[in-house]
Amino acid sequence: MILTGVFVDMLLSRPVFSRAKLTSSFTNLVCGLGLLLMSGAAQAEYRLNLQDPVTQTARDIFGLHMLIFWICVVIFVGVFGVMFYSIFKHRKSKNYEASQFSHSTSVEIIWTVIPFIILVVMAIPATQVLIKMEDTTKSDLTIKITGYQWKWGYEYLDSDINFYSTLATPREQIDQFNKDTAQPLGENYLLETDNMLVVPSGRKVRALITANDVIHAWWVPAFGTKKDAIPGYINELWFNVDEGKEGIYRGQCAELCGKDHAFMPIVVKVVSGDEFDAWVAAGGTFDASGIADESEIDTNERAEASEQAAVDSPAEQATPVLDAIVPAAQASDAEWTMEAAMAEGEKAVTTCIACHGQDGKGGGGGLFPAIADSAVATGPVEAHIDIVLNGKSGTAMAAFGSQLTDEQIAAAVTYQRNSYGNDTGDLVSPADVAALRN
Ligand code: HEC
Ligand SMILES: [Cu+2]
Repeated sequence: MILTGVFVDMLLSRPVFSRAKLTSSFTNLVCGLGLLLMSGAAQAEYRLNLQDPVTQTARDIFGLHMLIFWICVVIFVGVFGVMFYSIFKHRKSKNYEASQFSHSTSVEIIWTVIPFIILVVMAIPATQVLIKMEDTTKSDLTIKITGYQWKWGYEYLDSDINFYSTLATPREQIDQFNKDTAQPLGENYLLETDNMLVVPSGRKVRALITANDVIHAWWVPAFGTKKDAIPGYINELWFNVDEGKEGIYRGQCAELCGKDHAFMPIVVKVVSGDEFDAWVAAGGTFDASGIADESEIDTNERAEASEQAAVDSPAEQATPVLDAIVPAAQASDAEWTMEAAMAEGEKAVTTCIACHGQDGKGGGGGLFPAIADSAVATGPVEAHIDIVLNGKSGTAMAAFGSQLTDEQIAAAVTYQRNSYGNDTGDLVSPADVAALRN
């Protein structure tokens, strides 16, 4: 009963739990301690139950969840109530004499029929919601979502906007094992990206979901959507965010198996229909479309970029927002100096160091080879470009040809050939990369 009391209290006090509330009652304290143990002390706000829904689907799911939860509570109380009552009432010290019957047809019918009815009662609304969730017809726009190791690619099929969305949490926050470089965790630690998916409220957005390499899963809890992204297959989902619920919503790759799914978050910026149209008309940039660019996606890189922009053109407004949407114009070979390539390369290899290590010494207990002194990174340039462009099938080395521009690949290769103690002196140009694309 105490347990049940705790449960009920947890539910009634939803959405609950700021730290200050922890001491407000004994039961809250108990729950709070449990949560503290589970989540570590990093999060500022605890919550129980699902995120606040912002789509009809998510509300339906929330409703189902609560309905079934309460059914479970009633069954729990009923079954344990009878059990504890029976144990207590018929205890040995009362010299209660047990009856000796072994079959009771009527009891057996009752305990078959009642659960059956309960299951049907739960199945009917659940099926209704499932059918609604699968209905992707009459959508207002379609976005293709592709999972990559370890980022998301978004293509707006009704316009030619497309971009990648990569984790923006700085490596120094993640690699806490190095005490010297460790930083305090940001507010949206591991839930922040360089580019956000932008969608309109009040419109039905259909998403086609697939993957390029391994299975991923696109999950935004507040939308009530979660779907596997499977290479070679296209899954569909849809969501229609309520008008008035504009804002930023965060989700994650919910795939369990694999190395870095925890490092490919999803950030969705919901704007009004008009703002969305302006954003599309501006080719997917915020500043040109007049939508406030919330600095939530403020990353080190962004900060650097704006500093740089401010230096380049102090009078102009810095415009680094969604630069990946419109791939930077390819630098002509004249500007492609060793310095520029190395600076660009240091940024480009952030994707690579997850496996090959910040220090280029490899990782995964030998699974990911070192770049330092590697035969490929110090041998012929063509082979180096080739493995980055086309990957190596059957290994975790993915083909980056479709994810990175010629310039980024040239920069990454140049960087690898001249860092970590490698000193080939080779400057690889975007044209070299373009020549090897097929
Ligand atoms: C998911 C892990 C992963 C990521 C991310 C990754 N690699 Fe690799 N890389 C590998 C593995 C595994 C191999 C070994 C392949 C083999 O068996 O030959 C490899 C091999 C290489 C080699 C050849 C090294 C040698 O001596 O054999 C180079 C060069 C290389 N990767 C460059 C890159 C670059 C550049 C990036 C980023 C754009 C990158 N890798 C990102 C896993 C990764
Ligand atoms: Cu994933």
